[in-house]
Amino acid sequence: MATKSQELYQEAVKVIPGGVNSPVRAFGSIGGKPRFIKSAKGAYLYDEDDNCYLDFVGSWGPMILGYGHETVLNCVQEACRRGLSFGAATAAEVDMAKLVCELIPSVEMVRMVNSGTEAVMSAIRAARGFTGRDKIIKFAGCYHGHCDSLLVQAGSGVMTAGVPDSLGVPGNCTRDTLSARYNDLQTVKAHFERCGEEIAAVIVEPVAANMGVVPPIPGFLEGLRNLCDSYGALLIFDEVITGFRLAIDGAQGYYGITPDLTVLGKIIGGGMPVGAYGGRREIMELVAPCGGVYQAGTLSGNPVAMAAGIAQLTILKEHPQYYRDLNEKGDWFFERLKECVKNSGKPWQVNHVGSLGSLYFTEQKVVDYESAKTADTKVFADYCNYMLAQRFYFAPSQFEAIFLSLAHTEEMLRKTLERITIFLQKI
Ligand code: KE4
Repeated sequence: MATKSQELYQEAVKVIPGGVNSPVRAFGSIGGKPRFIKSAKGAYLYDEDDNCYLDFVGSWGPMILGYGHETVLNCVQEACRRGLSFGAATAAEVDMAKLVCELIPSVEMVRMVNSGTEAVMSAIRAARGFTGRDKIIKFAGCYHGHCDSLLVQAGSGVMTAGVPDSLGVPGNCTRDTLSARYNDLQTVKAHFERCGEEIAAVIVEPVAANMGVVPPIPGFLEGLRNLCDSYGALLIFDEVITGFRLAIDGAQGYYGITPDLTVLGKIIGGGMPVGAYGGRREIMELVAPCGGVYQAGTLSGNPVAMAAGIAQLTILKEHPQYYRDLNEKGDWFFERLKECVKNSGKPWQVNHVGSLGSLYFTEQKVVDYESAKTADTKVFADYCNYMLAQRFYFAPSQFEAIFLSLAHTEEMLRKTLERITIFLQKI
């Protein structure tokens, strides 16, 4: 007897590429098929067959408060009744912009868009417009959404121009994208020494979370700041994941490094489609209609999305202890996960920063994309499918993150560790 998820999947693949609206949701990298989710509450997901899962994806980051927070839902419902969209200036957009500028001091001016991708591509355009330069440095293993110029083969020819990593991306879209190695300042310095006067910006995930979770080694972020200052390039922090997660002022507050531009997404929207980019006033005042860097969007600053984001950010702002609780919870969980792995006699690795973490099936310490790629994705698939069968819902890829939320209780986490321990003993 086919499950409802299986039936829905059969229908979905006829009309949606791969049956999903974002590739990772297809469960392809673990050889599975997607569960079709019907609802969620707190730390739990419920699929169309009424299976209940303890969730560690959190919609890929936005659901830091847990699913279905009543205050957020009420604010969204009130906004809906006033109107779903006007395509005109609204008070909510002013409130959101003031809130972001208050919470993240390096952001003096901010523009709302509809996704992290849109925010990244706009920030890069602003950096190029401000500096009059074309080249961008990114890091192998870091993901910044699907804008053409950043879909370069990870690590391809560290000293040469980027090679497209997707069909449909013309070579000239990536020729100004230079690839460096995360946590390796020498590979960044080499680019600056070779063509520093052509480099508009360095874009980095201040905590990498798209090759699994890879923290910056001491001095890495400071080194990027210093190199950018030495060569007149801008430092862009892609805080789509880390923004409002590690601290109310993101990874830049957590590590004490100030970027020139910040990209935001996920948590800022409270579960609704919101991205944002902002930073130094002199840069952002170049963005249309003030200046010559064009960027626009029909649903940018949508009032319903603003209501969700403002509600979530306000809850986080008004409860600073939530970050202490969440980061302590992360330390507790991932340190015990390390103990579980050690006690199982397996050489696997655990990385984490605050409520973000990864279990890597490799014996190598994971500090960059090369070491992350040594992970055994077959063992990961066995682990992920086993946990799913036990009703624990983890991101279906070795190169994604575990997201903890304020809705995860110690009891939930203990049960999760117990189940992981059973898996580790089985393999
Ligand atoms: P979106 O366009 O998906 O809103 O954001 C792109 C993006 C930008 N920067 C960082 C650091 C990101 O992690 C992302 C998107 N994250 C992925 C998960 N790693 C979203 C999940 C998906 O692609 O379906």
